[in-house]
Amino acid sequence: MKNKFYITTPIYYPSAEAHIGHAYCTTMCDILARYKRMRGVETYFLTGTDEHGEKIQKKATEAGVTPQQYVDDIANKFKQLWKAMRISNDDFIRTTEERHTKVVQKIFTKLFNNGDIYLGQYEGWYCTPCESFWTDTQVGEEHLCPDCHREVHRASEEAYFFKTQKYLPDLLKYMDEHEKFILPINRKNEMMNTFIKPGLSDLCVSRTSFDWGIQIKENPKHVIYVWMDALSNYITALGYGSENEEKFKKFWQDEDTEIVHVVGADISRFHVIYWPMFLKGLSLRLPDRVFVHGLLDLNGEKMSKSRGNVVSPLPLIDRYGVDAVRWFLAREFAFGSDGRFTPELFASRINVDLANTYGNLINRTVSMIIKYFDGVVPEIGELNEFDKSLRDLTEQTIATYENYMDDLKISEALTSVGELLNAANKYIEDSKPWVLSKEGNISALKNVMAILVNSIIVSSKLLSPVLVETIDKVYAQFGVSENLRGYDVNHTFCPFAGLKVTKQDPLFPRLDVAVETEFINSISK
Ligand code: ME8
Repeated sequence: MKNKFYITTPIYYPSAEAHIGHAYCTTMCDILARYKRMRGVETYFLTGTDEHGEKIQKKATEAGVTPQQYVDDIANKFKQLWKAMRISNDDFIRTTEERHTKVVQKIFTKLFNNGDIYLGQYEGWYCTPCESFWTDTQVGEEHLCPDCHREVHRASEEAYFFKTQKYLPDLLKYMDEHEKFILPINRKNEMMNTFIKPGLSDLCVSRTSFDWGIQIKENPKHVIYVWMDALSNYITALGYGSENEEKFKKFWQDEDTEIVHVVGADISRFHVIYWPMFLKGLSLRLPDRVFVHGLLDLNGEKMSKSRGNVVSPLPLIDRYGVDAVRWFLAREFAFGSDGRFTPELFASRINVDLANTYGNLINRTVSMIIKYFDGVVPEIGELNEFDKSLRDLTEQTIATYENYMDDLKISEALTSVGELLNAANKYIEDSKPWVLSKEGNISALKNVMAILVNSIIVSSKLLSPVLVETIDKVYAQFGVSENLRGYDVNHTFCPFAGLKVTKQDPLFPRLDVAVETEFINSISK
């Protein structure tokens, strides 16, 4: 594991307010950032908004405000949402900020002076909502945008182009030498077959038909076309090209930093093809990994504002609490695959994992410690086979979880903790504390309670990057002192004897699936 970690979300378009899809990606990055910090890795976590382009300009005109006013309002809403979701980003970059625009102009100049960019004429199929030009093959006979499936139109204009062929050999070499550059690994084939093998065109990097963008100094009627502007955020936010490059040197140029971009499948090609080429042109190092996550739909339909089927995370957080929403997103969908959001799945996931398995285990354990030991966690003694198997599983789960998380396999990591919690519930059934108590077998009873507390607290720590509010409630119930709250790298077994537990309200009340389905459907618009 490298000793520093730089993780980024895409910078989202503030053309409309964020929905559960944006929240999904940001939450996954937050979980990884919190996990790395928990492991003592120095971490920098960046998110932000991508504020230029024709679409934003049009939206602002429709709304009767300036583009700047338009993006100010929505960027603020993004920030508020991330606060409500307890996102722990270290910075929030907006591409209209001077720290970004000035440097993007320098980046353009540098690439232009390198001979990487030339002035030409662009002709192609243009999709306005996606701000992308497409080729004949990509739009097919129907002339539909391959991304959003809306109609595209022919467009032609003077434009600057980035020479992709110049850096293609470098990119292919990098991909070959770094098999985990594109994750999940199968996404690499998709990139090769869809974009690289059919022949990569040069990339259009300027536009003249609108002016809401970063002006090109050398030719002011051009603005920099969105992707060169947007992708640069990952380095401008760190101060690249500014008077103070300290953060940039630390979190980008230093090979001891693991750089991870997390992006949706819709924008992976920009990150795995063009971004590394720009970086090569700037003589900068390339990211270690681009993790491509899947897209979520709602009840089987693509989420879209115009169809009125978008779920906003805020009403979910208000009703179920931030941890329930974070848990659902992280656990329900295999990170890297597409997923379907349905209200029923949401309510059942909370019930099964949080109310029944996790909440119930805590509740039962606390009640038994109060009943049998006046609320004081007992000392551990000689272990029997049941005790040993739960102890061993707890140890193994820590290792499995860490391996998965280091490989960005969040849902698998959480599943392994879920298995430990299930085993702990089963351990109660198998060891039958009520019988041990009746028989007066106090030493065995003490072991059961101590091992349960150990498994609960270890599991809670492993889940704490996801369940950001619950962990403190668990600590409070078990009276966990400050010195025992950190991530124990030595995994000391059962250091919790003497803690005083107290009964509290259930962490996650059971939900009525039918009622909650109606509620969630009512807030989807
Ligand atoms: O593409 N399911 O911004 P964007 C899961 N500004 N994730 C989703 C999603 C869904 N249904 N919908 C969106 C842009 N996302 C550019 C990015 S980066 C230099 C510039 C997430 O607002 C997912 O991560 O359209 C996707 O890649 C991203 O939002 C696109 O956000």
